[in-house]
Amino acid sequence: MIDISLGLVRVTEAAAIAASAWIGRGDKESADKAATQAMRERLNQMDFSGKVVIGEGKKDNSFGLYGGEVLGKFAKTKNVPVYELAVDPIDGTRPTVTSGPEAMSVIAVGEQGSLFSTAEFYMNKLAYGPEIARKTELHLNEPLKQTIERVSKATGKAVSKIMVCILDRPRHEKAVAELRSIGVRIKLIQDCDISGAIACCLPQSGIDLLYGIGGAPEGVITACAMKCLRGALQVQVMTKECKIADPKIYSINDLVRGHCIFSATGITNGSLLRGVRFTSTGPVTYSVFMRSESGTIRWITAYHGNLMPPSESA
Ligand code: VTB
Repeated sequence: MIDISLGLVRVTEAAAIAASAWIGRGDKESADKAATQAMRERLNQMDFSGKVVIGEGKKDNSFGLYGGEVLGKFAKTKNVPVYELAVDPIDGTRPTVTSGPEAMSVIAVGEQGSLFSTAEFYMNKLAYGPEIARKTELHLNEPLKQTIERVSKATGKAVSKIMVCILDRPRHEKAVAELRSIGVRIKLIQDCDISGAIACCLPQSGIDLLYGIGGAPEGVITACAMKCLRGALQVQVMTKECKIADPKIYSINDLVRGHCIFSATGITNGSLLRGVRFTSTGPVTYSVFMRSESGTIRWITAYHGNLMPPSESA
């Protein structure tokens, strides 16, 4: 893949900075518009051609970066590779405008023809980290009790020490009751299941599994992140009414074929990234940038001014 790495970090940084102007201000539309525009502007400054295959819009009634939009300086140039983009200018519009946790700006890029896309609304997801993946394979359609037993065996942790992350939604009432009766610990999140899945790959997070129904676009973006992190993900495509739309269980290589790259920048503070901070010399951003080919994970702190603020200089 061409090296557009730093360019992509600049894309999520710009979107996160734009979104951060709307933190706590209660205006989802303006936050989303600002982040989407910033993301589009930055993408259009890059020396490449990229087609949005997973975009904004459908679920959030958003402003552009819809599926089909082609961006980049070479958008109109013939015979250049067209990369596929999965974008989420703000994952967590609600926590952005209510100053809640975990909001971040995200993009994933794959080669031509590599990213799965669906017009459906949701995916049921099961994500876990490389440590568990090396020892066992979990199955989305297996009873939760069995899944948890496998995790307990793979990690050597008692069931009561296992932590499952799940979106706090009425549709998960049954699953949460089941998890409680099994006896695991549960991290109920309000939004942002992309970072919930990534957390499964980071030992310091304490999270072993992400389970449950979340957005379909987020599912494909999560697959890109998990591919870079050598984690595992299984999904099943669901309708808006949470009915099974397609019985097939997809895994990472079905959702993203070939190599991909992933960048995320924090908008508000979260378990993965700190949010945008303003200093006397300009905004400071915290990003993670990952490549599936090498498995490199870069944590990037950027000072967007002329100078580091005096208090933070070495
Ligand atoms: C999740 C969550 C996202 O959408 O995918 C969720 O990770 C699923 O949709 O941050 P519902 O809100 O309808 O449950 C988000 O909250 C983003 O919209």
